[in-house]
Amino acid sequence: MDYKLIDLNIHGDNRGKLIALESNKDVPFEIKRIYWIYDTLPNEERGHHSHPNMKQLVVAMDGSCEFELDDGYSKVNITLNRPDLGLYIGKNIWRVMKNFSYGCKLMVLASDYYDESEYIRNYDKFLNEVKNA
Ligand code: T46
Repeated sequence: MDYKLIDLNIHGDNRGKLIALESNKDVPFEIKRIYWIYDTLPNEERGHHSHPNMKQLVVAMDGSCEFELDDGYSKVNITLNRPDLGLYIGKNIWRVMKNFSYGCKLMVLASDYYDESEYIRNYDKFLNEVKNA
């Protein structure tokens, strides 16, 4: 499955910590968009879609949440709970985000501009896409 957890490089000193992310260096693609997700209640799920062309890197800036990733053949569950841990998600991966802690803040870096027509929001269509990829 095309995903990986990336330990982000921390620049720390006695004042605190700083993390910087650069395209094609710390993040394995050219960053075209940044968005963040916050105020999601613990009983809510997000996602339930895949992207045939887009790659993303997700960081839990505060709090925690769980990502269920599915490439059509197997599934993994990943907990994001540190601002120095990035979850890279490649193309054609169905994602479900759940178990948000109160106050969870997710920052997402994306390899492309927002385009709703690029989303696959139907699971059977996703499986079809994966088999024909
Ligand atoms: C993803 C996961 C991790 C925009 O107008 N522009 C944007 O750049 C985005 C990302 C969303 N939107 C609008 C579209 C919907 O009306 O914001 C609304 C909520 O989006 P969505 O239901 O797709 O949110 P999530 O949390 O289910 O999924 C998001 C990303 O959309 C998706 O690409 O991989 O986070």
